[in-house]
Amino acid sequence: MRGYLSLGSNLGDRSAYLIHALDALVSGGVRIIQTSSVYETRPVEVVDTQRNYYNLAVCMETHLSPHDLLSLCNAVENDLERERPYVHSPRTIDIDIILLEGITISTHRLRVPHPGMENRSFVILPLAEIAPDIVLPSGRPILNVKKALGDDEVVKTWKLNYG
Ligand code: PH2
Ligand code: MG
Ligand code: MG
Repeated sequence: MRGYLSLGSNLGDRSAYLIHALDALVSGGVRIIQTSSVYETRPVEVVDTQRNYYNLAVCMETHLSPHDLLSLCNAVENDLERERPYVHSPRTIDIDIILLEGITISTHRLRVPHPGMENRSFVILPLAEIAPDIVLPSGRPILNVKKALGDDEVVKTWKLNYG
């Protein structure tokens, strides 16, 4: 199964948490096919003052089932000292399953495609960099959605030193 993950960090050494998360995903049975640049983005949908996020998108392949992949993502978050004092609290690492090719899931634990993805430039911009040809669940080409969202929340981007 092939798919796309979105990672974000806005606590501590954000670059180090991204790299550690990628390493831990690989150790858990995820093959990383491609990573986007790192996007430093202003926090959105949060009610308090938070640091900027470092966000990136990953194209990956795994033999894990979708729910086992989710368990792995949550285990990696927990291993990297993720705490959840309130919704959208600052985090060392957040790993979200965005798309899984040919798969739709809607359970209490897991919804794929990720329901909020098309409104979030911090998900769409990195994803469009590594998957410019995909059509999103709404039927819109990702490049159209990217254009509509704009890049106001992006502070800067740079290449990730990984792999
Ligand atoms: N994640 C959120 C809420 N807000 N803002 C940015 N810029 N990046 C994120 O990854 C992010 C966010 C909840 O998961
Ligand atoms: Mg998230
Ligand atoms: Mg999450």
